Amino acid sequence: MQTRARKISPSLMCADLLNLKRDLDLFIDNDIEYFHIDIMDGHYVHNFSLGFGICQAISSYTDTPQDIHLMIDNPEDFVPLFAQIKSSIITFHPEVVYHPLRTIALIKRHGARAGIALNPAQTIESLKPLLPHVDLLCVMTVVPGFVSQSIIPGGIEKLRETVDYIRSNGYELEIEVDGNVSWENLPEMRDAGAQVFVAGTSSMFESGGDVQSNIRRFRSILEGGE
Ligand code: S6P
Ligand code: MG
Repeated sequence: MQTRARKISPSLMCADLLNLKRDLDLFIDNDIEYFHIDIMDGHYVHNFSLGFGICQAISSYTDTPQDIHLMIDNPEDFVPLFAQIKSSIITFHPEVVYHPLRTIALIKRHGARAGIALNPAQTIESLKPLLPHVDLLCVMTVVPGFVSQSIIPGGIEKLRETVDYIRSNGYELEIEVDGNVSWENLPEMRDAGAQVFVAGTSSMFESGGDVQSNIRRFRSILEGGE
């Protein structure tokens, strides 16, 4: 698989689950970089989505890395479980644990790459002590919990400032954007400097859309088109 500067991470909770294998095959044939798997507990966020079973099933079918987004309390209780998924990135929300550095170390000790999420209500400066230790920063441009939300006011600007902060301080990590990565917002998110794009209902899985043509359209925008 070629290494691209900008990566697509389709949010599988937005997929047509009755036809998941059909879409997985399209993504695999098109060298999609990650699968974004939202895990919710009904407590940290008031919703449920996918679970470990689907991660396992996908992992037995393809080596495509899974970008596992834990929107749960006590994430450390579940790190050993999700780290069984080969070549995974495990992202958690650092405000839910007392000692996020320990959670990051735990993820790495179990052989996964570690990510942290930046909520709309947080500033990147508040996560500064964690940044040298993580492989991925997930910049949330919606409040976590639900698909099909509108981007928070000033979301693109915040993304741009966050990317500038990360780059000017020399942190080596991938910057992901998650939330309303729509056809309209995508060019600006690309220009703001994001590298991993979570593609959900407002683009890749738009209602009535065709996933194969949407992969092409998404890729062409990431390569500089509009
Ligand atoms: C939200 C979740 C996201 C969504 C994604 C959906 O809690 O973390 O990953 O699945 O944002 O995409 P869209 O285009 O419906 O916002
Ligand atoms: Mg997510």
